[in-house]
Amino acid sequence: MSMVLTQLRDNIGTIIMNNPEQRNVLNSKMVNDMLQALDELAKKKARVIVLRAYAGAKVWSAGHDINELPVAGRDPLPYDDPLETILRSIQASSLPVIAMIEGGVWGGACDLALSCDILIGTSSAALTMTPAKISVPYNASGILHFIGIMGVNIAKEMFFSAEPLTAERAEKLGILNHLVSADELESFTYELAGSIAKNSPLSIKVIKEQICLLANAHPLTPHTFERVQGLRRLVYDSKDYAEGINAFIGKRLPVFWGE
Ligand code: YXS
Repeated sequence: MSMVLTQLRDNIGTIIMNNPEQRNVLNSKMVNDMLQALDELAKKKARVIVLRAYAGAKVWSAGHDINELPVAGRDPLPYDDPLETILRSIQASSLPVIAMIEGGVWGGACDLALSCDILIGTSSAALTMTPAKISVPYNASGILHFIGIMGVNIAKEMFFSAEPLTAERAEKLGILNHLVSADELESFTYELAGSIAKNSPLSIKVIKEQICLLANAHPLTPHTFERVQGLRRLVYDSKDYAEGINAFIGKRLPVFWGE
């Protein structure tokens, strides 16, 4: 059974993450179902996509499935990782994607929300970046994505503290496009989606790709790339990496040694 529900009305496609038991974790099944839904809605000529959780969700998505993180010694976020795949697909989609956020957003799900083109949330839409909580190094494309959207200082605070960035602060910082009340979230989102759906899809497609290309135009020398990879290996080869995952699975607080 699919972990997502899809709807199409007035050229507005909706993808509903629908796995309440596991708080919409972005495991391979959820991601495959999301990719399929994106593809189907594009084929059915949707003009804009709304990505949301099931109604009343306290958690929009709990992020990467920790049970699917590899054992120590292997890159936890390789290019073909399900989370990385859905991030690239949303960013590369020719359709504008609106993240309609009700409930907490955790770890890689923050990157998913930020990969959408417009973010609309309620006061429950806190964003919590968790790599340091489970000793994961994150990765270059993700870190650049955060820096590009919120600047270095806020990105550092999110990654270092693993504390929630409240929806109010996210809106003040321009990370959330709109902060609305829970009872107007749906109508506000679909009204904006409707105004987008009325505009030229070709022009929007071309402008979205230009913005993506220009925003991601970072010259990275081979030396810089290799240094980044070496730094990340220090973490995912570490005892702390295994401890972070085992602590989550064992439902206990991790004890980090810094090695
Ligand atoms: O014990 P059962 O089988 O009922 O399953 C529980 C949780 O284990 C499961 N679950 C998860 N399983 C795998 N990976 C997850 N990320 C994950 N999150 C939750 O869902 C069932 C219900 O969870 P429970 O009882 O904790 O729900 P709650 O409502 O009390 O609390 C909701 C959360 C989201 C506050 C809590 O589940 C939580 O703190 N989850 C972990 C959030 C997190 O750290 N996500 C980051 C994952 S790692 C990641 O995204 C990247 C690799 S990185 O870290 O680099 O950004």
